[in-house]
Amino acid sequence: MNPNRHLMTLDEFTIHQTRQFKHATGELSTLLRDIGLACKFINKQVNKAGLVDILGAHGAVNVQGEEQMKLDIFANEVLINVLRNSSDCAGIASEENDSYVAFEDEHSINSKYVVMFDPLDGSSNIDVNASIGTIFCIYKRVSPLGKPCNETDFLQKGKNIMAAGYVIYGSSTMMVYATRLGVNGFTLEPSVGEFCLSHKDMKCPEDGKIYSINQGNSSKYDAKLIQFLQYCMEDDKETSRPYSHRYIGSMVADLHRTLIKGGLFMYPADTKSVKGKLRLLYECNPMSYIIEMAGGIGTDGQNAILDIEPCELHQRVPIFIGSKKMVEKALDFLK
Ligand code: AHM
Ligand code: MG
Repeated sequence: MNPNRHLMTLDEFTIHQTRQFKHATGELSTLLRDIGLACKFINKQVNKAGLVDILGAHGAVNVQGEEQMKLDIFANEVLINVLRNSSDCAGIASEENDSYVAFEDEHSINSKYVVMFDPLDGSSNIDVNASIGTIFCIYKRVSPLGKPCNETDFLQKGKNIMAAGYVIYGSSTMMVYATRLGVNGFTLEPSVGEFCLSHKDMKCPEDGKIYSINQGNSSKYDAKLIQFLQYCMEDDKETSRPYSHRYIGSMVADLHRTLIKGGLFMYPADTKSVKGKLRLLYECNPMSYIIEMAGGIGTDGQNAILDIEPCELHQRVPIFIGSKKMVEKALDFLK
């Protein structure tokens, strides 16, 4: 390896950031490294997903005599196992589990942090080789140390998040994570198996030209939202309309594009899903934290997503998120 390399690994970067704080203990860096490790295992399996017909589908037994696992179940188990072994995690809550899991060993009950995640979001896209992702966020627990964590540690407002991020399994695999210090992106360098800093201090463009929504559900949308969608489709050179419509149906992929190119992603409530589809704790909070730390906005149409008081682990909320000016325009129509 070139000793004068300019590459900075995820580990090096988080340790460097930690040194800026006199009282920082490095526990957050350890957790980010552990989540990165779990995602490298997930990435390896996601890359093999196209071989499922050869290797055997969920429930089938492969040539080594091992049972094949559905990818989202595999991703969930890897994250739980890695975090259980981590020295700095008191417990987890996952989109795949009905309840939270408190780690009860001596070390974990004295750990300060809990982690929430959607292990493999957009998994209906696996069959067509489109990008999918892992979404996570880290909170400081509010329950006393020395005992297992409890539900109050997970039912915290998004604004209490200490760090949030996602890993996108796409044409390359990337981890993007945010803290109050900013948002940075790390691309997986497969030859050395390390996430390396590739997108420093990411900012969501203040305005954009792309809107993203499942427009096939229009017949179930509220009249104000329909008016806004008509606004997006109208001709107006001055405001670069009509906007382009892009919708992958994989939140991580749609929001990764929105973060880099600017735009507006929406998953509203409708007459069928009256509270929207996406989960507050595993999808909307972490993504809103990342976008807000990059200068954008995340709202449910009335309130900032990060200000919503959660009342249950699997709570759903409508979401409008992305470039500041585009979200504000949508709010002009919706409020
Ligand atoms: P999942 O957690 O079951 O994968 O569902 C979440 C996904 C998001 O990634 C995406 O934004 C949304 O569902 C797409 O839903 P729809 O197919 O209704 O447009
Ligand atoms: Mg999901």
